[in-house]
Amino acid sequence: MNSQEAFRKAFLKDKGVMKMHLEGLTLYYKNTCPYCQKVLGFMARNELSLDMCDITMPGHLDNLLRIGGKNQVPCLIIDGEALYESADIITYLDTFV
Ligand SMILES: N[C@@H](CCC(=O)N[C@@H](CS)C(=O)NCC(=O)O)C(=O)O
Repeated sequence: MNSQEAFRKAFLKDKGVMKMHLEGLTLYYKNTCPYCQKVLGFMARNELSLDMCDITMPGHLDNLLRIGGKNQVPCLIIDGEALYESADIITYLDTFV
């Protein structure tokens, strides 16, 4: 990011009009899961957004099992690869902050 982009991002974030959308990432989650809430809280505090799949909705749990082999949430899909474990997901997302 050059300095002009950094300034624009900081300005828009300050105005509360921008969330950074991370392309190529999908978070599988469910609202009742405390580990998912930890990840969602980190995303909210840092104004990160990404594609989300609630595993209580039809089809999403099957997709998670197919991609990652486990039905555990949270799970972050990074270019088709599954990353389980909330702490590891947060460490990964932190690289975008
Ligand atoms: N150590 C994991 C724990 C995740 C976890 O236990 N998630 C629960 C929901 S709260 C789950 O998906 N359980 C189903 C399973 O493990 O098969 C993390 O921090 O992400």
